[in-house]
Amino acid sequence: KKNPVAATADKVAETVRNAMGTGNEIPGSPGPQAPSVEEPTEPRGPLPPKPDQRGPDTYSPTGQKTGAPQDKVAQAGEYLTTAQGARLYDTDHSLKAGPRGPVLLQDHHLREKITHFDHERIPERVVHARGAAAHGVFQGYGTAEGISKAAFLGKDVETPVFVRFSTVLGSRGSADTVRDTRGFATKFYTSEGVFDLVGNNIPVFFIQDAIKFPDVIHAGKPHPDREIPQAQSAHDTFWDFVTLHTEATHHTMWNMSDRGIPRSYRMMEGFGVHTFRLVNAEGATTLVKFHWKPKLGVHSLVWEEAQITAGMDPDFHRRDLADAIEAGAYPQWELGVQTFPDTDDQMFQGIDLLDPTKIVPEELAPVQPVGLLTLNANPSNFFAETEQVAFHVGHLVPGIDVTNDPLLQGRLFSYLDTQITRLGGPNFGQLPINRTHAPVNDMLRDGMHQTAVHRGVAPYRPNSLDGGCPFLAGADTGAYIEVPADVPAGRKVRDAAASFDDHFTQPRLFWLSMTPTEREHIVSAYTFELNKCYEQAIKERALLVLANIDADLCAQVAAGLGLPAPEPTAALTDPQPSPALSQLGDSWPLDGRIIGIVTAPDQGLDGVREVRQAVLDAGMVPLVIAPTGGEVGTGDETVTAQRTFATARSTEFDAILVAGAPAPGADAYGARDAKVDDAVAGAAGIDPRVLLMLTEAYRHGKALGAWAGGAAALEAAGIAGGAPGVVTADSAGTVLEQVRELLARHRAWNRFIPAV
Ligand code: HDD
Repeated sequence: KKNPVAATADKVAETVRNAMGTGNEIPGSPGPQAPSVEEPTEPRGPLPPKPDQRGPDTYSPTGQKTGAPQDKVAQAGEYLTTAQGARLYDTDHSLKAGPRGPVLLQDHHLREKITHFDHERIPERVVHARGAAAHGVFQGYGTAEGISKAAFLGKDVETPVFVRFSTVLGSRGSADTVRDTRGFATKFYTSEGVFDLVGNNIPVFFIQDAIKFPDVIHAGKPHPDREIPQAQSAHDTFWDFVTLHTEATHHTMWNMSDRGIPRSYRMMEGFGVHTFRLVNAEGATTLVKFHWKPKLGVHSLVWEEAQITAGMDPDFHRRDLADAIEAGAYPQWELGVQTFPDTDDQMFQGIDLLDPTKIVPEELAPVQPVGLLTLNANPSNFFAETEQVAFHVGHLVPGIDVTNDPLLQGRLFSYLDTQITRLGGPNFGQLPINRTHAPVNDMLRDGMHQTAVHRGVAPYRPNSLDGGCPFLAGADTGAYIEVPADVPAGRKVRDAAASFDDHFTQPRLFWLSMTPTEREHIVSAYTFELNKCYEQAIKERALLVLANIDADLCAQVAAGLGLPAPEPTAALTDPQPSPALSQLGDSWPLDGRIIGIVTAPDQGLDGVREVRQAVLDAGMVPLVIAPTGGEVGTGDETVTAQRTFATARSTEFDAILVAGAPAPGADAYGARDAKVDDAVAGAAGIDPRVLLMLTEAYRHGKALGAWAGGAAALEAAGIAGGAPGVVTADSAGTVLEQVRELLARHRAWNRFIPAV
């Protein structure tokens, strides 16, 4: 007997066969193809999307038109087709010699489908493989017009952008919340060509010269024999490298600080790292460092939370970015510059501007805002956009130029080189996500995956066959002209300036600028990572490095490693601390913060619906947690649960509100029918997952609030009502009000360190 689903499918197939057999025009099918558009050989407008790949306009769920080019939507039209456009009547059965017979080689659809699938993966990025991205817009303030002629920095000029955030060490499928540097790469599709600002969330780099990049990455990546550990710096080869190359000390210190475990991509600073050279319309130059300042403030996870999240939700940062944009909580950053005179020595107050392991404290050179970045649309297709986007530090526009920083100079070579392998040839600039929005009129021809149909016979210049065009532009017609900066004379050497030798002053500056809470986190991070190393000699060498930063830091880490603290090998300097480096001590907006609401529906839902609405009204995200999913509660008093005690974990929430003290659910101990020992069930008879949630949130410094039966749950978790960051009151409204104030300061650090 035929199964009914298969019978229906057969019927559909038969209808399609009949329709095709008649040769009739099928309603809704695409009309005749428009002639293909060739790339011009004479100056003219930008290349429009190819009509044969054009899809419908796409919108984000909030109704925002996505900024992505329009020719990226493959699924257009009513009927499934082969890659050649032939309509298909069946894609689930291969062509066989009879239903039980062997498959026929002539089945082109089968071979095309499998062959394409076999080649779906491309090599992942050799670094920054794991990432997430979004479209947005950059609006210039016009404040930089005096120092740069770049059109996109002009007042109220709006430029589409695509931003990709990433971790550095992990592979494509690795967890988001690992301790690592984060990439912050921005592609500006300006009217003068693409400008890429390929930065990180840490303002300094591990090495001073690009020639060491393969070495530092080989050391940070998993060990070559077993390929472990994944996406971690807590292993011997990493610490071997950074203790042998003391220029890495400053970046390592940032990695061990809270900056290594951001709460969200939306809450990270970004830095261009190198010093760039800006040039204005008169040709005057200024040296600058680029900064991105997040409107939501800079916030971090705590280490245990980051580790738990890596297992519970490895996509935590990716999800956070996409959810926020989808909800209309568009993340924003202000772009700013620190400016320095373009002097012959390229030093600023004793700091070498060409050394990428050095910052210039903001107190010495304030960050001056030049524009606003808003991310307002999620990509429609991860592969086409996030995976295939290709950034390059050499993508510059008139008004922005590079300096002699030896790290930057090497980067200028690496990006295009690696992308030729990753994206399969030299034509990836034609991919929609990489395509400039400015007119293109180049003489680059042929190569793998060439999609332009170039006209003309003379792709060389000058010529006398294609009208001699194109012309060359000059400064007054928008040419990109390198600043004719003097090259310092000297001998050809493999060497660096003497000023590159100071490896400890700035790590010490960073340490001295931290609050007690942040210092404690740094000590714990060093202790954790070094305790994961097997080699005693590496731990001892790491302590020697720390001794040259600060005796207190060294002594605390040494105690955690069970080793003696060594003496410094050089006299410590006394830099002026930079309060701007600390993340703590201020209040920030709460947009998009996640509030968990624990309920015990059988005890009533007093205030739950109201508080949920109030959280929403405040621009935050309420997630109701109940024993089961679906509609919980009785009678008029019901609410929809988004999480159950089995699916919720404290790490998802920025603060937890407790409306009841739920008894253990039948599924509380793993197996529904398991006999539960009274001692395990907990004296208070409260669901152990709720107790875990509360104790974890408490340990992670999160705000907690309770009303009605909720106070009993806090008490059962051993959390005192009046403890710092813990609010109990009669009304849900009062509790939420106080929790909001606590949350604006991110965490209740005074729970642990009263000085803060
Ligand atoms: Fe790099 C990717 C940032 C030094 C070589 N880098 C890459 C990405 C970011 C950075 C954010 C990911 C871009 C994306 O999302 O597609 N890199 C930096 C920063 C550096 C830095 C801020 C120092 C200040 N990088 C650096 C050096 C070299 C490279 C010194 C080589 C000499 N980086 C690469 C690369 C990557 C890359 C191998 C891998 C994938 C890609 O370029 O397209 O070329």
